[in-house]
Amino acid sequence: MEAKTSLLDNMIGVGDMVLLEPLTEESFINNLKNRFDHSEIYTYIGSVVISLNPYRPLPIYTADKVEEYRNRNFYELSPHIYALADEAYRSLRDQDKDQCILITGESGAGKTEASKLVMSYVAAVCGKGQEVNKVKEQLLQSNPVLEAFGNAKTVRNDNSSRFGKYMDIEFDFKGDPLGGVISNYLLEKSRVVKQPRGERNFHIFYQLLSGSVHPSQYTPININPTVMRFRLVSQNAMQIVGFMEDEVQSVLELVAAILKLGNIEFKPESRVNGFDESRLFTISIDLKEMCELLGIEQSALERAFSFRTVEARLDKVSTTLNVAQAYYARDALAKNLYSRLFSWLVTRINESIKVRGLRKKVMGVLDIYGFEIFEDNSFEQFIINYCNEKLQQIFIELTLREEQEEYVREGIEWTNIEYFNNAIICDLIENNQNGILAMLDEECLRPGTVTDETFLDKLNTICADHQHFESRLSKNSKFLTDHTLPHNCFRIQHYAGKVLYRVEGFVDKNNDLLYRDLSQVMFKANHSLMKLLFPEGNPNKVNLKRPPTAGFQFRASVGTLMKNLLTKNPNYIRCIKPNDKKAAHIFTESLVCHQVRYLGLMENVRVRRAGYAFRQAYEPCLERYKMLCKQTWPHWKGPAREGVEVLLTDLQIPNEEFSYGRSKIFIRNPRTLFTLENKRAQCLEDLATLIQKIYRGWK
Ligand code: AOV
Ligand code: MG
Repeated sequence: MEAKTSLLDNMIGVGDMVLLEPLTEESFINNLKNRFDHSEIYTYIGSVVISLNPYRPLPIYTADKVEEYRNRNFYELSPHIYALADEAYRSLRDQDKDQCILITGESGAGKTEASKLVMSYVAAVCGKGQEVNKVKEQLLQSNPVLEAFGNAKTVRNDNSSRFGKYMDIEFDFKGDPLGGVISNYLLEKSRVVKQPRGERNFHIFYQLLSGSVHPSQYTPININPTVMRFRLVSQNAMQIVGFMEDEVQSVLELVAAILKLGNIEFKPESRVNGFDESRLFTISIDLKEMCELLGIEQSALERAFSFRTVEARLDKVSTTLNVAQAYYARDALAKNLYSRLFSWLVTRINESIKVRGLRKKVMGVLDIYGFEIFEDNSFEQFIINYCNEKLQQIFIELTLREEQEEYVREGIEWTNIEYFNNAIICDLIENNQNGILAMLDEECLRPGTVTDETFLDKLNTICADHQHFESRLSKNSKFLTDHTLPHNCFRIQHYAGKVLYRVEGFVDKNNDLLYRDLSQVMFKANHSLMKLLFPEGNPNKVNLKRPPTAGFQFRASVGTLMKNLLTKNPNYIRCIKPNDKKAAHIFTESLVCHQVRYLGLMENVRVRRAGYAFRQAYEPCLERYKMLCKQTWPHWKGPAREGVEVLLTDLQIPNEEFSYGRSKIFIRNPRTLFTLENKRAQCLEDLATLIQKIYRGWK
């Protein structure tokens, strides 16, 4: 059998950027475009997969395709996300290495789709059997459930993930899936009460509305066919994942209650002597209906919307709320209800997919919200972009830096490649002492009047004023101040571009406070799920300590995630968005070029090329190819490194194709590897024929 080398033959453009000649930004983009125009959306940089969003269904994810890529070497067939999934799965199964799939790219670039493709590929090729199939179904169906509740239409993406997701899929020693664990990261809950123009609330609201309540009651709704498709999917999916019928019912009651809550309006109650805001008058039947849905005493909720009780150690002080504060409380309640419901869903799914056997290996799939620049960027974008900054950092650390360090370690000559290291931006945001998040926390916890403006003043003083200090220059040079800066804004030079953040709401969103009066009413609800969601409302367990801020929690969970990822073998999918119109067949060069730049893809190719496309430790290399040379076959007695030298000399492979490292052989060009593989395949075939002949001779 002849090993296929489709990476080189019959190929549109060049399948692996490492082989691009000459290598310039122009040729790089042209190659992507050429391939994209021929429906080849995947291209490699060594083992990294670049994926261009086709914005149309392609016939490349069929069962036949799965079979084609199954158990094949990464470079054997034309580039495909399945090749990466196969490689990751096989090293997990055969080499016992935990894997992680890191999917990055800006909003709408195709990360979520890519993560689902990886999951479905792995599900298709790993073990079969009734139990295993059930596990697979549950893992796969967790996606539509979480998408229904955690995704929404934005300007950038009709199905935009508004939360970060990391899923560990756990396998036994045979490579059969046992279950998994999902971690979720900060849901953009402000969307529940307010959506930017042209955007929508979370899908589930529309799914619910398209089924029952009249749509005009909440936000303007324009139900399109994709949303209709979600409707049945998410409910069925919940059942497959393992939700009981009454649980599904409870969840939908909560979603409906949030819709009702959003309709509640407040007016100051008129008194004899004019307006007195001490007692609020709510108009609308929604309050009543909401209370019925959740088993809440209506008068208790009305009271909680009218007064706020502040408890100190011994004292209880009650103040009245004005109309604005009542609306604020209403929205805080809606956001909290929804985000807690979302976290509960994740916990509940985790309970269903929890591993019950002995787990052996893990494959982590990371799908976060992509880098975002809107006209108006707030705390949410700040958090999302920080998360992307951290992932870029991992990519740089592992692919670029590690690669260079390996050459040094192996004693191989190396020319340094300059690349932009975004560690300084991460530091600007997360530094414990004077990072932006730390300053925000400090401001939130400070006694006295704290506003978004006082926070901004603090930022400007600390970040901007220190710019002239040598040691901090680089970091703070990413905090941009100039006279073009609009009022109430700060600007950060992110790896993916400059973003202007409006400071309004930062303090509030970071504090994320819910008046205790409200949580107590929620806890008292005659509704089992509600009780679970508001444990702090339990009057017997009053905790006067402030809960950690949203920023603090996020930073901590991202830190844990990064540590976790670093213990695994990374596989990268770099998603690129070809145009801003969500349209098929359009390749906007300037847009792609921008992404190629900030993703550091050119540096990535250069590092790969300056070096060597392949490397392998001497022992396995000799073991694999020793049959190709009389001196090394069947046994080589000396050191493996010398054996490899003898082998390669005998095969007359040009010297410049190799470098001998301390423990590994470095192969410059994939072609050389194909030559070796082809020779080996030929040799095996000859051997098989020979054995057959001998066998026939015996008969
Ligand atoms: P994202 O996850 O990167 O954005 P998605 O994976 O949701 O982006 O992709 C956006 C849309 O592009 C999908 O809904 C599909 O319509 C289309 N698409 C993406 N990949 C493919 C593919 N391989 N084949 C066909 N269509 C595709 V965000 O979550 O907004 O950061 O936050
Ligand atoms: Mg997504």
